[in-house]
Amino acid sequence: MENIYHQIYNQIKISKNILLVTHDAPDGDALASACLMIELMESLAKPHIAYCYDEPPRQFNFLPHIEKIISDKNFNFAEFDLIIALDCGGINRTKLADEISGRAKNQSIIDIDHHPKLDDYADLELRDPRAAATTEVLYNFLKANRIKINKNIANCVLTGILTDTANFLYPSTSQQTVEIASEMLVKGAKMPQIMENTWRNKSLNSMKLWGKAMSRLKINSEYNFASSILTLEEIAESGADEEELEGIAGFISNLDNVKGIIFLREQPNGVVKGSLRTSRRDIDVSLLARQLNGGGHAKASGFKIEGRLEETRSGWKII
Ligand SMILES: [Mn+2]
Repeated sequence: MENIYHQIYNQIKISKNILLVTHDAPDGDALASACLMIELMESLAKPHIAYCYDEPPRQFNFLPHIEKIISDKNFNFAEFDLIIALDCGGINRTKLADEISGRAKNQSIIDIDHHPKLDDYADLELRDPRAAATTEVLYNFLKANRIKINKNIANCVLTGILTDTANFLYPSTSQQTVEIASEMLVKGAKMPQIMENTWRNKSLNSMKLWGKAMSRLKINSEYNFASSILTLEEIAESGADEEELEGIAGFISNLDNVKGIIFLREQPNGVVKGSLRTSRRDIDVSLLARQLNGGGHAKASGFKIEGRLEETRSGWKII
């Protein structure tokens, strides 16, 4: 059988109108993957649209083609003969679940991702949970098909890797990850620019908010698990936006001698968002996330629960 890399490339080549979709609340890897695919679509002169349910955060404005990603669903889904989902662990993260599951016979779905498999919705699936980022999976796809990696593609691949590994901090960073990153530098990727935009972008207020989350850290002695929270009021007061809040959980997970951490924060829609992190080899926090209808990776995962946070004598509770 033809290998999956070639099958996917052939499917792209024979398709006439392509919809690229990445997950809601997009992170660097999601957006870099979409931008990389836009670059490929343009080089193949393929009619396409790139869609993301939420607008890309401003900090990613440096990515090539980012301005072409739309968040308005002002397209006719029936007009696409190929849909490519990028970095979406499950169909729900595309925010096009109804359209995808009710698709016509002539519409194919390709899923390219590095999350553990949640559901089976694609006709062709390129999934590698060992890859540090979806852009690492895309790199393998490009190589297998001998597609030239130009400067734009190199910047996308490296952005996905740096943001999904917190600059090579997370254990998902493999020898291959570092080798790819190094090759991307040779091909013209600008590591300092990526880091300036994705990491050194915190405002004073958001730093103070991070401080609040740190100062509230507690360790549960029964489970040896650390926790912290931020309320909606605190987040609103600080003026920090959603993107500035990302990363707090990753930072807290630098705490030594615990099995893992949980970070809870209230969101404006009456939902509490939970982030789980661990740096221990023998712990898979995605099992807990999935129990709570969430998902993600063994070392970094999350969930959402309706409710709000209330302080009790023994800690915090979601009510
Ligand atoms: Mn990713």
